[in-house]
Parts: sequence; C-alpha cells; structure tokens
Amino acid sequence: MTGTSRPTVHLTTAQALVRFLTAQYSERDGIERRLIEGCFGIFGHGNVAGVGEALLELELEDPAALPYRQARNEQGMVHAAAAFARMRNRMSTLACTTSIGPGATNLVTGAALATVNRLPVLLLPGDVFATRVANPVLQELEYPQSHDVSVNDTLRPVSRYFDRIHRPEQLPHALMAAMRVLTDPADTGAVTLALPQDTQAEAFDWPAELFTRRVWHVPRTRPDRAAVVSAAQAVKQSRRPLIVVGGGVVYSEATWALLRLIDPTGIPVAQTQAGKAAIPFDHPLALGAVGATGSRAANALAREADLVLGIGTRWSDFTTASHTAFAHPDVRFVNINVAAFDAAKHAGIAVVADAREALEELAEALRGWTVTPQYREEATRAARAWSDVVDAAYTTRHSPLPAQSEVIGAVNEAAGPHDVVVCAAGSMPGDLHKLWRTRDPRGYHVEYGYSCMGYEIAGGLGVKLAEPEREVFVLVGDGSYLMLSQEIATAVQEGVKLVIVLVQNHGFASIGALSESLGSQRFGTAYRYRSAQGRLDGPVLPVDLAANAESLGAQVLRAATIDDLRSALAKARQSSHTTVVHIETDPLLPAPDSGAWWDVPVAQTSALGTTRAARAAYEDAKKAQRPYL
Ligand SMILES: Cc1ncc(C[n+]2csc(CCOP(=O)(O)OP(=O)(O)O)c2C)c(N)n1
Ligand SMILES: [Mg+2]
Repeated sequence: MTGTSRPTVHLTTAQALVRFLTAQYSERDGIERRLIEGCFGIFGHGNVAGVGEALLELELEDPAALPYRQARNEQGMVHAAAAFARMRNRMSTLACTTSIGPGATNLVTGAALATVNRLPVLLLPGDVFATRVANPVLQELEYPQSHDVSVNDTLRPVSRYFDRIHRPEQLPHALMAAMRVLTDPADTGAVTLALPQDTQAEAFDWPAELFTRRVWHVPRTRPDRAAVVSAAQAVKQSRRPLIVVGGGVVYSEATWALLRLIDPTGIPVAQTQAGKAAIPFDHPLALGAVGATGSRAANALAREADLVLGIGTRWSDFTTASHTAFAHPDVRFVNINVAAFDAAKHAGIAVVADAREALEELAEALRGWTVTPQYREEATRAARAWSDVVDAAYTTRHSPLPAQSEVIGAVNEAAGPHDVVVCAAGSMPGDLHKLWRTRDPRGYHVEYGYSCMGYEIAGGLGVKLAEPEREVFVLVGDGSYLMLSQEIATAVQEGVKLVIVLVQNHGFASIGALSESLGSQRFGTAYRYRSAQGRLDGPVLPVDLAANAESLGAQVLRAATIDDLRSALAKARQSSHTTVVHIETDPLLPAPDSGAWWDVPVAQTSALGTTRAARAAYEDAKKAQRPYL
C-alpha cells in the first residue's frame, strides 16, 4: 500500500496514532523526556470504538505506555494538560481525547488558555463521519452552506495547528506537523487533530518507520549579534534601566542567567504574573509584581524608567497598566523573546532569542558597566519597603472575618520552598501577584494569560501529576469552584493529592470591587437570593461548598479563623488524601494598592450618579495613557 516494499504495520488510524505518541520524545540541553506522557479522555460514540479501543489495546500491552485517565469535564482535562506542560517547562504534555459535538466544543476554552499561555497540549476530538454515509450523526451540527464544516472548526482559531484526518494516508504528515508545533517554543499552544469517527476505526498499512523512536530537539535560539550590540548600547546609555521578566524566563530556565546579569550591573527586576517566580522574592533587586496588580516598588521604578527590558513577556495590559505604567517621556524598550511577534512590541529593539541565551550574551556585552550606586540603592530601598507592606498584609488580624491577604500569608508560610501555589481567576491572582513570596521558579503557578475561572482545581491536578513530590496548594474562590470543581473526583480516583484552599466570600469579590470602582454598584456580583424588590440583594445563599467537596470524595477541614487555617494546612500537609480547607473571608477588604490603573471603559452617558462620577475619573486617568512608539 505504501508503493514500496518497505515493511508496514497493519493498524487502525487510532491505533497508529496512539502507538506513534508513545515513541515521541523532546530534548533540550541534552535531556530527553517523553513528549506525550499520557492521555486524558471522556468517551462517547465519537471516540469510544476508535481511540478508545486503541488505548485499551495499549493499556493491556503495557499500562505505562500511554496511561489513560478519566476526566469529568473536557475543559478540565485541557486545563490539567496545560498545567502539566507548564510544570514541565513545556518539554512534556498530555493528550486529550473526546467524543464529537459537545465533548469536542468543551475543549475550546481550554485550547484558548493553552494557546494564550503558549503551552503545548494535544487535542484529539472525535469528528463526524468522513464518509458522511449516515449523516447527520448524533450531535452533528449541520452547516447548510457546506458539509465539510463541523463544530470542531471552532477549535481552529484557538489552535496553533489544526488538522482533520479524513484519510489514514493524511495521518503521518499531520503527526509530524503537530509534534513540530508542540515543541517549537515560539509556535507552541493547542494542537488539534480532529478525528472523524469512521477514519479512527479504519485500518491501513503504515510504514513501520512511523513508529520508530523520534526525538524533537527544542532549540535555544541564539540572538542576532547586531541586536545584542544595540540592546547593550541602549542599556549603557540609560540612567534608569528596568528589567521586566515574563513567563519566557521561567520556561527557558533562565533564572541563573538573569542573576548573572543583574548582580554585577545592578539593574532592578519587576515581574509579570507568569514571570513572578523567575527571581526569589528576597533578592535585593527584586521589586516584585509590576503593573495593575503590582507592588508600589516596581510601579514607582517603572514610572521613571528610561529603558525597559522585557524578557519573555507579551506585554499584557495588566503589565503595562494599560499603557500607563512606563511614564518616562523618552522611555524605550528592548524585548527579548523567542516569538518575533512579541519582540517587536512597543517599537522595541527586538532580540529574537531564547531568554537564557540572550541574557548570557547581554551580560557579556555589559561586562564592566553598572547602574549608579544611587539608583541601585533606590531600588533596594523600594523593595525593602514593599516587603514591609507584605508583612503587614499577612498579619492584619481583620475581624470578624479574616482578610484574604492573611489567607495568602498563612498558605505562604505553610508552603515549603519547592511547593506550588495554583490560581487563575478572581481577586486572588492579583493579591498573589502583589503578596506571594516566591522561592522557586515553578512554585508560583498563576494562570493569568486567560485568567480562566475553573482552571484552579483541574490545573492543580496537572501540576501534581507533573511534579508529584511537591505539595500543591490550590487557591480557589467560590465562583471558580462553582464553575469547575469536578476534577476533585479525578484527583481522588488517581490518588493525586491536592491541598485546596476554598475561599468563600459569597460571590465575586474581584468583579464586585471593579464594578464599584466603575460606578456600577457591585451589580450582579454577589451570590444572593432575589429579594422582594426583584433584585439579587437578598440574604446570602445557603450553598455549602465544604459539603460539596466532601461529596466528591475529598477530606474537608473547615477553618473559621487564621489560626484554624494554619492548623488545617499543617494537617492537610500530613495527609496523603486530597484535602479541601474551607474558609470564609471578608469580600470587601482589598489588598494593598498598586498605585496603578487598568483601562475598563465606563459608560459615557448614564442616569446613574455613580457612573457619571466614575466616567469623570476614567477620562482623567485616560490622559496618562500613551502608545510606546
Ligand atoms: C470563565 C470565566 N468567566 C468569567 C470571568 C470573569 N471573572 C473574573 S473574576 C470573576 C469572579 C470570580 O469569583 P471567585 O472565584 O469567587 O473569586 P473572588 O472574586 O470572589 O475572589 C469573574 C466572573 C472569568 N475570569 N472566567
Ligand atoms: Mg468569591
């Protein structure tokens, strides 16, 4: 069938696919790892007899070949796979198999999250019959203008590679393209191979070499020499340079290279959400978080920086405080990034390279140069002052209900230097960005590229699967919990231990505060009964999330005070079982102010006095916003 006499193997498309995945490896710095370490799935008619049969055969042959794990929600399993990949610095990931229709479209949010955060995940949704002999099949959404469109096409814009395998012959090419994208640091993200259910089951004679061991080298791209010269020149001409580190520094394992640049030169470092743990919190030049959820230390230096070196950051609006954080009239940017797309932002000097390689070459080019002693002193003083603010936030002793900042302090103290905190949405990520004390580059796992409610528990599962020896502390709000907490059952099933701190504040503390600041009076942001006036401002709902967690198989500890929380965390550490620690906090108490702004447009005309006042403040704040050209 291959047109030559080369050896072939007779397998279905699904059998060939899973067998191929078991033979793929990634390699960087000489270290090889399995690229696809397992497969999450939820079966339906669109994959049960194709990919399902193939996984069963494989499991019976060798349970370690591509371990199959059941998830409860397709979105949750993509979150787990993305978190797994992030913990592995993108060198390994997991596959996700689904049925057709709703099972497949449940992947879309997870896929977008993976792609925004540049995390490799391999998605294998089932698809409607390639032959169309029985169409419309159950759950097929027919597109009247064309029969070659299915709901899986919604995965195209959120995938970095998308292919549909209509014919077995197409599979080898698609697999090669898929592996290349998964292992390309600049291109990586969600990769989708849509698998029509009849094609999955169709047998074919595959070239035997399709299944030989294959190693995908993950490059450390070195920077263009002229770009490094320009970047070094810009630094030497600056008086107040500032480094902003993003997730790329963590993925590239560039912490040591960063320290070798800043220790001799004295350039202070501010951190994005993804880059928060790129530097230990107590380094004298670590200013902490920058931007809308930043520290006042970082934001003060950002305001006056004349040169900003962004390393592995995509410059989200949170980082730039919606283009107001960097306010020096002549501020210029240098962008070190593997992705040319990001390196070119803010009219910066583009250094398209791996962060570690570029930092090493830049350190070499800056040898002998330092910032002024006054500037170094100013930075270390600001960092120390912020540390005092954090201490105070950890110990406010707010009553009757504790402050969220005290919860963060207690968890930070309970966590060992290599343990991991996981979070994604609500008021917690911003508070963690400001207040969490980082000690290990992978110890801070806040998903803020997509800030997706529901990532927390599923993500925690992926983190723990990737790094079982680390304790994993999931911080989750009641809103996020209600959106997607079912993967607790998966964690219990797999014996994967999580410590989940469930922060109950009866609604959206984050969006509530935002709403109030924008004049919208916390409308629709609390979980309350509808009152006699027809509004959602009645008593709080009798929802018992601790009981809910218990019903899913978790051990549950209820904490009423911060002291309770401390002992519950100690107990949870001791336990080998997934433990949920439930605590109620005051939703109205904000973390220390960042002094920075975030652009959320306010109605230009309104019958509400609160909105009109907010609009006036908005127009005033907007004056500071500028393009960086
Ligand atoms: C899937 C999703 N839907 C909506 C949002 C917008 N959003 C951001 S935070 C938030 C509320 C989160 O509530 P909770 O988890 O209780 O955290 P809290 O704000 O109370 O800290 C909402 C609705 C989001 N980030 N993700
Ligand atoms: Mg809440």
